[in-house]
Amino acid sequence: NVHASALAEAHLPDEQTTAFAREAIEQLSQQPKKLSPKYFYDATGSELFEAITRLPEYYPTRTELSILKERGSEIAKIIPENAALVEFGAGSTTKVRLLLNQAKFAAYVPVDISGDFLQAQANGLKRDFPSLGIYPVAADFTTPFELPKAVASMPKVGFFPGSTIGNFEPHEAQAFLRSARQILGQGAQMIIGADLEKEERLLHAAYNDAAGITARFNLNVLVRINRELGGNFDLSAFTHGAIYNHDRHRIEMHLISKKSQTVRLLGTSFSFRPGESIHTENSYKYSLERFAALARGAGWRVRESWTDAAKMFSVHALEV
Ligand code: AVJ
Repeated sequence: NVHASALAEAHLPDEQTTAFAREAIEQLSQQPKKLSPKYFYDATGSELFEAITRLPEYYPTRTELSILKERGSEIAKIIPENAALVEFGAGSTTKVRLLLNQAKFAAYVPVDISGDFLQAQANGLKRDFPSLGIYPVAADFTTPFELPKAVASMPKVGFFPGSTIGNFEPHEAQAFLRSARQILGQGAQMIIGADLEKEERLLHAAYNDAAGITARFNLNVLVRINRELGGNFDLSAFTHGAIYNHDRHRIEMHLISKKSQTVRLLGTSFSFRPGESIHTENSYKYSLERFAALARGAGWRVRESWTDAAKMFSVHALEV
């Protein structure tokens, strides 16, 4: 079995690597070729993303933080006392700390596929919020999961910051919101960040930064394929490109082949034409109206929406 022996040579034939291998081969076999954005985030990719959030051109992170800070007391006002805060995906704790400082939560439930990340996060928060019950759930938050019994009787507040919802196709975003409503149950609320549609020049700059960090972030998926799956992508033969697709309201990230070339991965050959792309990410941008329609379609009502003065980013409070 060619695939199995090639994987063994890569020294990482664990379950996650096998899933990565299967999906990478399947997605690179599609026309147009693609790779899922979830594969950006190994240790290097997570560091590169952190670096992106500090770029002058990349407004989303700092704008969302400023909204959460400035509107903190308004957000706290609509949150019931002693609720459980359920965060979908566990990144840095900066944003959740803002909410925990503003409102009196009884419990925090970070949900993430990576157990290591969850533990590190829980330890740090426990020190600063000693009376907070922390109940990490290791799960893929895009599929149904059970909340810990300890929070069963508490009001639930979902938290999905960072415009991560923008990575989903609109129908997937709606399915996620519907699933979140079911998981959180009766009387739930949700605080969710969504990037706003804006002048193309600003979007283009945010995803094609002058320092080239986004390019390294994008190319990192090929670095991972080479290292973890034994691929032979020539990194110098692909360039990063991000374009705004007006009709579909989304930034698209691509890795574009500079020349005619063939790449081998686990016994399979993938041929590239000059200029042929691997579509690596969509980042959907919503107007306030289109986001509200999306939420309504998933059984939520928008209770309030906050933006910064320049209308770069939005934070929505949803209720069932
Ligand atoms: C983490 C999905 C919100 O879409 O802006 C940043 C990822 N991609 N630069 C985004 C990303 C390129 C980011 N999200």
